[in-house]
This record gives sequence, C-alpha cells and structure tokens, in this order.
Amino acid sequence: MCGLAVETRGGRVTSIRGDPDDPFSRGHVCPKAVALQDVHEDPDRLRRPVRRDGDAWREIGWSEAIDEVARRLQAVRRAHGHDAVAVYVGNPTVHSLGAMLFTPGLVRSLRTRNRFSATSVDQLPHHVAAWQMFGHQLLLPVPDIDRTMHLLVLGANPVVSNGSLLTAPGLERRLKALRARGGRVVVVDPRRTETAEAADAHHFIRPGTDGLLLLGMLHTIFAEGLARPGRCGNFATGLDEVRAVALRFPPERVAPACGIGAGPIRAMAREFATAERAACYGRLGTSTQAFGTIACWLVNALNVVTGRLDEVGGAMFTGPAVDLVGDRRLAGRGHAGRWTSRVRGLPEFSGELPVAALAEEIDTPGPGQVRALVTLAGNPVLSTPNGARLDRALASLEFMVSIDSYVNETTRHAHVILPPSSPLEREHYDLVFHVLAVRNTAKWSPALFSRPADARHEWEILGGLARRLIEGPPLQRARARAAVAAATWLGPRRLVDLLLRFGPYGSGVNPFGRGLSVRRLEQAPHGVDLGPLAPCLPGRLATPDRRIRLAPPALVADVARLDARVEAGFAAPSGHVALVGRRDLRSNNSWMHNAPRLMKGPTRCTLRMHPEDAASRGLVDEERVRVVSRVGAIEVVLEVSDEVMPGVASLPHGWGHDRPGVRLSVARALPGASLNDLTDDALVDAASGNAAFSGVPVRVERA
Ligand SMILES: Nc1nc2c(c(=O)[nH]1)N[C@H]1C(S)=C(S)[C@@H](COP(=O)(O)OP(=O)(O)OC[C@H]3O[C@@H](n4cnc5c(=O)[nH]c(N)nc54)[C@H](O)[C@@H]3O)O[C@H]1N2
Ligand SMILES: Nc1nc2c(c(=O)[nH]1)N[C@H]1C(S)=C(S)[C@@H](COP(=O)(O)OP(=O)(O)OC[C@H]3O[C@@H](n4cnc5c(=O)[nH]c(N)nc54)[C@H](O)[C@@H]3O)O[C@H]1N2
Ligand SMILES: [Mo]
Repeated sequence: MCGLAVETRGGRVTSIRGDPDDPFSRGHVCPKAVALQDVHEDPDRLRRPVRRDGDAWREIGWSEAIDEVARRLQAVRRAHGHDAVAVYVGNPTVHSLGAMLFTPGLVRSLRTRNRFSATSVDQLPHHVAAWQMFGHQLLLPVPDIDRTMHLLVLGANPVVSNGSLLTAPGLERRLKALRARGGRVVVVDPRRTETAEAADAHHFIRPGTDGLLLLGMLHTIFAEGLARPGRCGNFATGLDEVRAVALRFPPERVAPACGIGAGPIRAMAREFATAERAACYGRLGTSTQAFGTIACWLVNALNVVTGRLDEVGGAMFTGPAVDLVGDRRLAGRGHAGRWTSRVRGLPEFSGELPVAALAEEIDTPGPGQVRALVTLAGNPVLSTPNGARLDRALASLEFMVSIDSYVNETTRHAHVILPPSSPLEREHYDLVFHVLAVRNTAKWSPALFSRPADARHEWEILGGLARRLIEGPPLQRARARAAVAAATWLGPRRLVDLLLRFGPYGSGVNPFGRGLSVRRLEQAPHGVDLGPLAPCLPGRLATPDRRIRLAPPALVADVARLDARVEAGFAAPSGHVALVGRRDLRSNNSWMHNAPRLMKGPTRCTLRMHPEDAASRGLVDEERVRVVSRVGAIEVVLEVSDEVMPGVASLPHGWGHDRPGVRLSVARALPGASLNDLTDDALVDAASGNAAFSGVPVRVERA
C-alpha cells in the first residue's frame, strides 16, 4: 500500500524509495519495501517448478508439473475422498492480486472441508465479532487516527507493524501529529513497545486479560453514567445486556488478574468516555489469546457505548473503490458451525477450520484423515502452534504441493513446488488493504518487469490447477470450468477494471466516464485520493434488521468461561513465565529472512525477560537459555530488560531456519529458533478456534 518509486537501469533495480507524491503514503516506506530488490534478485528464489527426489530437487517443465500435481491429488481423493486433501492459504495471498482473484476457484475445485489459513493464527476473532455484531465479517472498524483526540491501543505495535486491520503508512508520524494537536495515545501491552514509547501512557497488562480490562472499563462507564451511544444507540440492540454483563466485573474484581490497578482502570475509562473524540483499537495481542473473540467484541462494544463508532475521529468503516463488503460474490458475510473438525470438533467459520487442528487431522488415523496437502503462500511449520508436530506430520503425507518461491521449513516437505513470478514482475491493485485504510484511495501498480518466458504468474498457476481439478456432475463441472476459463481469459487487469467500473466510484460501462477504471488509475500513477472516511451507518450494516447487535448471545454466553477463569487468575503457574510474541521492523513473519539487507547486525531472535525474573533464576543478560513448554523446548539468547512486565517473556515468531533441507542460505546463517515450537496447539479461543499464542506458560533455564 506504500507508494514505491523504483529506479531501474538495464533491467536491474538501482533504487527503491518511498513515492513522495503518493497521496496516501506520502513518501513513507519501511525496510521491507526496499528489500523487494533482494527478493527479486535472490539466487535461492525458485523461478521454475521443482520436483523432490529424495533430498534433491530437480527442475521440471510447467505442463509436466501441473499434470503431476493434478494427477496425484486426483489419486488421493479417488482413494480416500475429497476431505483427504487439505489446503492451507498463507498470509502473502492478501498481498498478491493474482492469488486474491484465483485462490477461491482453486479452493472450490478441491471440494474439501479441510480448508485452513493464516486467519486462524491471526484476526479470526475480529471477523467473528464483526459478523456477530455488524452482520459481515469484513465490517471491521478502523480507528480514524488522523482525526481522533484519544487513541487507546490494546495488543498492537503499529509503529513496528505499520498497523494491522489499520492501513496507515507512516504511523509514527501520524501518532506524533495526534499528540501535537493535543490528543492522547494510551497503550496497553505486556511489553513497553516502540508504540508505547511514542505514546503518552503505557500500562502493562497480564496476557489474555484484555476482555477483563474492557469489562472493568465498561463497568465504570455504566456505573458513573458515562454511557452515551449517541446516534448508534438508535439502531443498536443489547445495550442493557452489555450493562448487565459489565456490572458483574467491577474494576476491583478484574484488577488483580489484569495486573492494572482499579484506580488506573477507572481513570482510563473516564478519559476514554469523556475525550472530545476517541477510538479504541485492539489487534493481534487481543485476538491471538484464549479470550480473543470476547476482547474483539468488547473493543467494538466500548466504541459503541461511548458513541465512538461511525463518528469522525472514532472507529469508522471504510468506503473502498472495490467494495468487498458490498459485493456478495467477492466475500461472504460469514457463517459458522456448518461443520466441525474431525478430531477435536473445532468449529468452521466462513468455510475454514482452525489451523491449530491441521497437524492432528494429518497424524490421527481413521476415516477422513488428511493425506495430501496444498499450501499456498504459507509457512505453517513456523507460523502455527506446535509447528514441530506439524513438521513431523507433513513428512508423512502421501502428496504435498506448495505454491511458493522458496524451499523453506514447510515447503521442503512438498513433492512439487510451483513458484510464482517475482513481486516486481506482476501488476497490483490492493483488494484487501483499502478495505482497512484510514483514508479512501485507489492505485494501480503496473508490473515493473515482464515475467520471463519460462516463469508463470500466480494466477496462471492457480487457474491452470483449478481447471484440472474441477469435478462433479457434468453440467456443474462444465459451468465451473467455464467460470475459471473466463477469469483466466480476462486476467487480473480486466477483472480489476470490471470491479472498479461497477464499484461505488466506477464509471460503469461508459468508456469515457469520469469514474474509476484501470485506465483512469493508469493516468494517475501515484494514486487517486477518494477522501476521508465518512459515517455510513446504519446503511452499511449487514445484519438482517440493519441493527448493531451489542450483545451477541454466543459471546455473552462465553463470558461464563471468563468468569470461571478470573478467580483462578492469569498469572503463569509457579516457576513459569507467560510467553508473548514480538515483531520487528526488518522481519515479515517467517519469510523475508533471506534478504541480506534485512539481516544485518546481531540476531533479533532473543528472549526478553524482566530483571526480577532473570535474577530469581540466576540468569544473566546475553547468556543462552533453554525455554520449555508443554509441547517443546528451544534455545535462544536472553536479553534482560524491564521493558517486559514481570512474569512475562517476549520472543519473536518466524525464526528457526536451521532445519535440514531448508534452502535459505542467508537465513540459515542467523537461524534463530521457532516460537511456535513452544506454542500449544491445544490452546485455542473457544469462541472462534483461533490459536491462543498469548500467555503460553514456559520455564526458562540456563542452556
Ligand atoms: N515489520 C513487520 N510488520 C508486520 C509484520 C511483521 O512480521 N513484521 N506482520 C504483519 C502481520 S501478518 C500482522 S497480522 C500485523 C500484526 O500487527 P500488530 O497487531 O501490531 O502485532 P504485533 O506487532 O505482533 O503486536 C502485538 C502486541 O501485542 C502484545 N501482546 C501479546 N499478548 C497480549 C495480550 O494478551 N494483551 C495485550 N494487550 N497485548 C498483548 C505484544 O507484546 C505485542 O506488542 O503486522 C504486520 N506487519
Ligand atoms: N507465535 C506466533 N505465531 C504467529 C504470529 C505471532 O504473532 N505469534 N503471527 C501470525 C500471523 S499474524 C500470521 S499472518 C501468520 C503468517 O503465517 P504464514 O502465512 O503461514 O507465514 P509467512 O511467514 O507469512 O509465510 C509466507 C510464505 O509465502 C511465501 N510467499 C511470499 N510471497 C509470496 C507470493 O507472492 N506468492 C506465493 N505463492 N508465496 C509467497 C513465502 O516464501 C513463505 O513461504 O503467522 C502467525 N503466526
Ligand atoms: Mo498476520
């Protein structure tokens, strides 16, 4: 989403900088953008399909590769049924136009219930809460940070992550501007993060207790007569139920569990409720925990109860040029519980099962066992809980194919890898991140280089595979084939053109219309500004009665689980600390560690722990420690630091590149260890099935 100005000479990149004329990013870029050059030129990046032959990989032709993949997947489903083939769709899919447009077709052609994605190790609770409250999984409120006067941040570190479900290039600059106009930024995080450093106030919170904090704040707001839903109150139901729930959780009751005093909880609530304009924003730390859906629900509820939802400077909905919410063909509203996972009975949401169940679906024998896997732009061995178990399970598959550019911790188990063209060889329109952006803009990015003759775009690979895998009764099959053939004939550029033309700002069929089309965007290479976010409720609500459901019954019922836990407390068992995750500016989940310019300097895969916790274990700064959880153990370097709350330890994910067969020569030199060899696939948020990464109890000892 950041505008890039790339200079080339003789077919080679000479520089990548932020585009100062981009109306949205205004020159901002992060190190990952500059490292696109490393990805493009990386000798380890696959350019042609490869087939594994024992430990060796051999290049094969595209038609031979697609034939083999289709044939072997067909063989598995003929022998064992459609559910025997599972699919995992990873994070970069949302950054690839071709994957966004053609993945649904491939997944449909597989006709399996065993669909998994990175959503359930990330933002699934936000989708569930949005679906329950607003009627559509993508109605995700975005904090209007450029106009708010009070920003309350829970479990997010946007100064490093650039904002998540909050597209806002140059976040640090925007936070500075917020404070310069007299506004306040408050951060709640078990670590004093880079964002906390840039804020007015920071509170340590014990992992997993955001729901309790929010209930304590709502208690204060109701008890002190500060509830003022305003305009949204006219079309919200359930206010009394939310009040009744909140009144069970006075600040004094939740304070010991949260590790935040009752006084500060009340003060936070008053400040938030009385600020001129305010927005509460919760992200990864609030969703990847045992009470993630409750926390996401209550963030929305706090915004509604205090009249912040859909107001300028509050939590607002976007109005993108391609409207995934408005168009039912592009994205479903959401549905839940249509089926459950075979082994543990975890619920389906919107056609997917929680990925915490993937390993057990492969390694537990019986009817319906998964025997083949398709991965697309994902590295679940490093990114899903108990990755080591999944690693072992993948080795037992009858067949695995990965659509990916690298032989990494996951794809090393594939029998065939199909690599897409490089990011600089494909055109881009961002279908996802405009939906989450603090301002409505649109931009078409042409491919910088054309793809080599023997390379294939992601959409060509996905379309080709889908066509081969479509099955079913003849008429249905013919229809499905025709749909894929039409999409491939049109290609991404014309598909986006149609989406823009028939979208809310589009020029329709008029070739000379002044509305949006790809041609129109090509004439504005820096991007087109469509203006600030604007109030849009109740019109944009997707609930059948066009009302906000403030107290969805399933979530209100789930509070019983929180009630039971609050007395038991959230502190890690004696001798343990609660483990949380961390991101840094020069990493991108697991997959950019092969870019030399991101890997300079000492290892960033360190365990940070409070001085008291280190002292009580006789550990000192910079020594190697062994970290042990229920499911595994790893060794890393210790950093003793009071930026972490006592009783908590922080470790980044996405490392652990020293497994045999990984072909990442730069990453292997500083491999680190995988956080997800410690996280536990048994720990999920019951309401959504999302992985509960935050607060995994671990022991730390001298290595
Ligand atoms: N540089 C960089 N940028 C990235 C990424 C990257 O890997 N590197 N990844 C991208 C992706 S895929 C995503 S989803 C986003 C994520 O973006 P963010 O949501 O900003 O995620 P994190 O930076 O992991 O911040 C999560 C914070 O939650 C805190 N936390 C942990 N447990 C709890 C808890 O129980 N309660 C509270 N209140 N806080 C808790 C952690 O200490 C951490 O500071 O970042 C994106 N941007
Ligand atoms: N403990 C813990 N675990 C976490 C997190 C955490 O904070 N803590 N964060 C979670 C989050 S938010 C996320 S999103 C997940 C990410 O989980 P994944 O999506 O599984 O992992 P990535 O590291 O993003 O892996 C991306 C893969 O896509 C490939 N790739 C890159 N670009 C492309 C492309 O254009 N096309 C194709 N076909 N392949 C491409 C890369 O080579 C790599 O193999 O991890 C999650 N795991
Ligand atoms: Mo993510």
